[in-house]
Amino acid sequence: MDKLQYQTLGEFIIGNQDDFLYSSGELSRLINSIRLAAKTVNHKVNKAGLVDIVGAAGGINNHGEDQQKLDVYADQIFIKALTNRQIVCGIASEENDDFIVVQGSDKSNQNKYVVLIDPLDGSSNIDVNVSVGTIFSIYTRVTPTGSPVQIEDFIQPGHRQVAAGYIVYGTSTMLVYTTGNGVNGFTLNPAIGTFYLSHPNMEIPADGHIYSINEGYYNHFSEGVKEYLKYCQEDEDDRPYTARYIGSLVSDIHRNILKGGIYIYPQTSKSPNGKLRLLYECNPMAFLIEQAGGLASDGHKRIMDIVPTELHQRIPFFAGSKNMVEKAMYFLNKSVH
Ligand code: P6P
Repeated sequence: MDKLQYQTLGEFIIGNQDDFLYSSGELSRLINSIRLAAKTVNHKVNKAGLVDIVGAAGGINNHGEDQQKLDVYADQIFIKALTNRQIVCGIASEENDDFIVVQGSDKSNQNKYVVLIDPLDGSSNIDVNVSVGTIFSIYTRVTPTGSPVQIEDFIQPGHRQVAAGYIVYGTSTMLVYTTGNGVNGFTLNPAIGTFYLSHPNMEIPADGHIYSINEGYYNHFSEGVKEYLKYCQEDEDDRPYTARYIGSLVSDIHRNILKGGIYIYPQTSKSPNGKLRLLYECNPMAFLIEQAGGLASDGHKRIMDIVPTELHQRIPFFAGSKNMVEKAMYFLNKSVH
């Protein structure tokens, strides 16, 4: 492999420092803190079956979901890594009802970035040894520097993200991120704890043959979604497609970026706004997918144009290969008119 393939994450960040507007080295500190947390969580995820860290922690998160022990652990690790390095002024997490104000030693905080995280997405898969992930989204604060962050710093539309990414703890551990100049994937060499640039300039094929949706809810889908599924399953052109649904957003999206495909979590009669959270699941994934050449919609509008109203709001999510998402939108909008 050529020199580029062996580039470490640290070398890549320094080499692309200019991607992060107005950064005085904050990109490297911010992504490095995420890298450190990722390695720590990865270590625990890889041993989950051996130590008493698998299973429910006994808590319930903001969405009424049982908090798995690794959920809580990952949340603590990422918050600590981001707080200790004096990099951000605020953090919001799926595992915490409210956002966290990060104050400097002098109680003020001159840092200008806020981070929103899903610390361990797909955690229900932990007990059955299926891959899980972490998702992060980074914005520049909009309230005055030095003052405690406010909710307005977090509920920003996705097109204002300055960086976003995910870590997938799978057969190998990868960190994939964008700062708005394409998408790059780094694979962890666990023997030496270094991430290497294994997937430079990731691009999602415009067409794919994989659709990812939980068809167990079929009877609760809209007519438009049902018609699109019927289209995917028809025996003509290059169909039927293949159904692949891991139940872990990071893993399904990662595979679909590499191979082409569409991920759908639609609204249903039971979940009128779908299940996925706009701010720390859909927006970061939308940023990555658009940067890789794909599309991300709520069924009617671009995900990253949606103006959020609350921290944990849910949104229907159709994301992946451009032509597949456009076809799905055709069926959704056809059935409405
Ligand atoms: P369901 C995990 O809880 C998650 O947020 C995503 O990672 C995953 O794609 C989806 O929910 C699975 O939800 O309702 O199909 O089990």
